[in-house]
Formats: sequence, structure tokens, C-alpha cells
Amino acid sequence: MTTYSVKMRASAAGRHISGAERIVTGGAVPDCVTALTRRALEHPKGEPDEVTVTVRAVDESRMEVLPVLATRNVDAGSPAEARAFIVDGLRRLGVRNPARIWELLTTVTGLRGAMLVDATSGVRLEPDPARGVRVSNLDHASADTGSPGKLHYREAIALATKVTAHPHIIAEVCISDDPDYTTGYLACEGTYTRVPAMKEPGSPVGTRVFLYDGPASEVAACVDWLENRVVLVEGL
Ligand code: WAQ
Ligand code: MG
Repeated sequence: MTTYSVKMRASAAGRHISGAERIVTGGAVPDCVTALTRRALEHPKGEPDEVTVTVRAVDESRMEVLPVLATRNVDAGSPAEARAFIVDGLRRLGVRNPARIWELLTTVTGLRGAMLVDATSGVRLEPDPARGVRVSNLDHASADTGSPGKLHYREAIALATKVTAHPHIIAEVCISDDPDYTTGYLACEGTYTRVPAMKEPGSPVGTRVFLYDGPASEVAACVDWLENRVVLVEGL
């Protein structure tokens, strides 16, 4: 049976509201289209005036299966405590100026994708800084049977598993752009650490940073891998 990528994106007055994708076998496509469409229409960021759902066959010979990262939780009661945890974690990984990374995380917002930042120089490497690098073509290998409240976590850990599997990416840091979802994470060294209170409740700030530690000549290949390599995440 053919495998398909099903992608949804929703906007209102040209402004992006939500996006999601699944990788499923042919028989599951109709239910998947319905679920993603419903999700677009019920997104807390507002009612869309345009929803696009695309169904496309994937080349299974280029599909990669990765084991899901381990999950850990830390206590952080405030954004200041979250900042201390993130800055310390990045410093231990050898990131030269972790305070700069926190500043990027909390000041750059509204990108569709992530910032790709050089771990040594702190310079942003994305080809289009207004968009960032949009990771795509990934899903969990198992069907989504979790409650809706677990969706953020499920999707985020799949993304972080793919991103940190790239040999030149040493860490990812994330803050959700959903105003009421204040839990973010640091993913590195095979572990996804959930960090509560990354931002104040109600704040629209949300962003991702991928820390790049590799040759400048391989940035383009890294971006292509993040965008196009088909990955299934196993074990959750
Ligand atoms: N590729 C790259 N960057 C992305 C992508 C993607 N596919 N999707 C979102 N981003 C960037 C973009 O700048 C968003 O504004 C930002 O990340 C946040 O996206 O364990 O919900 O979808 O409970 O709001 C973390 C879960 C949830 C923590 C993260 O991110 C937990 C979340 P959001
Ligand atoms: Mg969001």
C-alpha cells in the first residue's frame, strides 16, 4: 500500500494560523484529511478563511525511521528560572554565547519556521530570515491515540527527534506560539527536556532555535534534509 504525506495549512486574511502533517497509508487518508481540517477550523488562534490540505505519495525508499528521544521534566516556576536552565544547558554543550540564544528566542517571533543559529558565532544561517527553516515530512510511526491535550508534546518531540538527529545540529530550543501554552523544551544528546514557564501566560511570543555546529559549506544540505527528508519517529 502506498504511503502518503497529508499536509494542512490554514490562514486568515493572509496570516498563518496553523499547520500540521501526517504520514499515513492510503486507507487512512480520508480520516486523516477530516481530522486535520477539523483541527484547522478549531485552532485557538482564530477562525481561518482558507484551509489547504495536500495529499502526496512519498518515496518509501527514502524514508527513515528514528527512535524517539527520551523525555525528562524540569521544575521551572518562572521565565527567569527557565532562562537559567536553558542558558546553562546550552553552555554545557559548548554554545559560545547562550545568553544571545535566549535573547533570540524571546525577541524573534512570527516566523513560520525556525532560526538556524551557528553555535560558535551566534549568527543566523537561514536562507530566508523572514521565514526561518520549516521542518517537514515527519510523523510518528504509530497512530495518534493520545488525548488532544497531548498533541503539542507529541508533535514537538517528533520534530525535535528529527532535528537533533542531524549530525550538525547539537540542540533545539522551543517556545510555543500558542498564548496559553507556556511549556517549551530543550532537546539535545538524545533527551527532550520539558521546561514549564518558558514565557508568561498570554504572551504571543513563540519561536524555535536550532544550534548548528558544522561547516558553512554544509548549511544548505542541512536545510534541505530538515525540509525534505521523510522521517517516521518510533516509540511513543
Ligand atoms: N519547523 C520549524 N519551525 C517550526 C515548525 C516547523 N515545522 N513549526 C513551528 N515552528 C516554529 C515557528 O517559529 C513557531 O512560531 C514556533 O516554532 C512555535 O511553534 O513538551 O506548540 O507550533 O509540552 O507553537 C512544545 C511542547 C510545543 C512542549 C511547541 O510550537 C511540551 C509548539 P508551535
Ligand atoms: Mg502554535
